[in-house]
Parts: sequence; structure tokens; C-alpha cells
Amino acid sequence: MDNWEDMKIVAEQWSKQGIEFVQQIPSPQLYAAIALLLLATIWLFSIRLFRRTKSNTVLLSGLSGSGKTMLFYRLRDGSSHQGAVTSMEPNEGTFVLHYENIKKGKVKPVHLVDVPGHSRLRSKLEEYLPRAAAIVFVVDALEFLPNIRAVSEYLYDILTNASVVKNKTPVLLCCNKTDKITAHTKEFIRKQMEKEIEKLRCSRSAVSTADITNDFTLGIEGEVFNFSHCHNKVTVAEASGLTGEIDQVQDFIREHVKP
Ligand SMILES: Nc1nc2c(ncn2[C@@H]2O[C@H](COP(=O)(O)OP(=O)(O)O)[C@@H](O)[C@H]2O)c(=O)[nH]1
Ligand SMILES: [Mg+2]
Repeated sequence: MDNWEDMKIVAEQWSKQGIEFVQQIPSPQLYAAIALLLLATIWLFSIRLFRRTKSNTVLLSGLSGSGKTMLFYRLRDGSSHQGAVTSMEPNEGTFVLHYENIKKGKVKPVHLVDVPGHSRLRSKLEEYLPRAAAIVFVVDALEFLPNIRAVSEYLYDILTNASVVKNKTPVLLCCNKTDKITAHTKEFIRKQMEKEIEKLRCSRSAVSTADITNDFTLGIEGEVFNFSHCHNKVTVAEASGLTGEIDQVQDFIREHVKP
């Protein structure tokens, strides 16, 4: 095969020329080029690694009875799973949101964790907070006023949590059960909670002047508390896990877990 022989000769010539060319380059320059190439590869790999490790965990938190579990199943299956028992262990799963199943193409699954709101189990939440890309804080808009203190304390604890402050974890204040006409509006709930958190802020800072706690302080000193003062973004939304009006929750999740 003449063709084959010719190609072999050409290849040999080229490699010879290549080696000669490399030998002509002064070695410091050669080393510099190799080092640069290595650095570029490492840099490219680390970018990919960083992208991979970006969290897709979203937490459903809030007091017991606010409707987290129902919301969890709504987001996952599109159904409500009525009569789910109160669970002591976090309910978690990695899936593509139900409403996205119809969509074509690749969608990144969300790791959703329904963290029990029982006070004895709150340490569970602390365990999950550092990994959270976003937090959905579920509030019962029907039984809001009787629970206002407890709800505000729980949210206060989340907003002052070290990893939430450091990572600027976005929080959605999700006013749930808006299917009932007696449900309070999100504007009302936001304002009332700001007032309640302001009270907590004053009392807690009065306590901690003597011994410094590692809690982060909330809001701006000398100003009445407003959610816009937080390091992280706090937004409000209305939802109903019962009827499936959860668009705002889904949009929030997808805003923070990119498809
Ligand atoms: N009216 C109404 N009731 C709801 C809604 N979501 C949950 N519930 C009821 O609230 C109670 C607590 O719900 P659950 O999901 O177990 O709350 P969790 O303790 O936060 O997990 C149950 O009796 C649900 O039927 C809702 O959107 N509207
Ligand atoms: Mg539950």
C-alpha cells in the first residue's frame, strides 16, 4: 500500500519537525507553557466540580400543622395524600417537581426535605440548614394569630442561624391554607411577623449584652425591623397545599435550583 507508506513517512517527518521545534524553545519558556496549560486544566476542572456541588436542597420548615407534609406530596406527586400521619423523621426525596414532568428535556431534580416542626426536633433543622439552597417557611394562615409568637420565634432562629446568614440562604414566607376565606393575607402576616420579630429582637439583644452569644444580630440597629433588612432575601407568597395552588412555591424553588 503506497498510500499507507506515504502517510507513515509524512507523519515521521512531522514528528521530527515537532521535536526539533520543541528543542529550539528555551526551556524556561517551555516550562512556563506547560505550567500554564496545567493551571488552565485545573481551573476548568474546578469550575465543573463547583457546579456539580451546588446544592439542590430545599427545606420545607415551619410549625407542626402548617401543612408542610401536604405541600411536600403536592410538589412531588401533584396529589395531596390526605391523612398523612405526623412524622418525627424528616420526609425527604430527590425528584423533578410534578408540574415539570410534562416538560420535555433535562430538568435538574430537587432534593426536598420536609423537616418536622416539633420543638424537640428542631436540631434536625440545624443539621440541614448548611446544605440548603433555599428555605420555604410554611405558615398556617388560618391559625396564624394564636401561634404568632411561636411562628416568629422559629423564623427568628432561622434568620439568625450562622449558615443562613453566611450563605445568604433565601427564605420564602409561604402563607399556606389560603383556600379558606378566613385565611389572613400575606401582607397582614408579613407585617405582624415583622412586629413580633422586632419585639424578639429587642428582648434578645437586652439579654445578650452581658454575655455575647454567637447568634448573628438581625436587622439594622436603631431601625424598626423589616424583612428587607435581612442579609438574605425574604419574600412572601400565598399557597394552598390542599387545592394545589402552589405556583409561587414552585417558582421560588426553581429560581434557586436551576434546571
Ligand atoms: N384548608 C387547608 N388545610 C390544609 C392545607 N394544607 C394542610 N392542611 C391541613 O393541615 C393539617 C396539617 O397538615 P400537615 O401537612 O400534616 O402539616 P405539617 O405538620 O406541617 O406537616 C392537616 O389536617 C391538613 O389537612 C391547606 O392548604 N388548606
Ligand atoms: Mg408533617
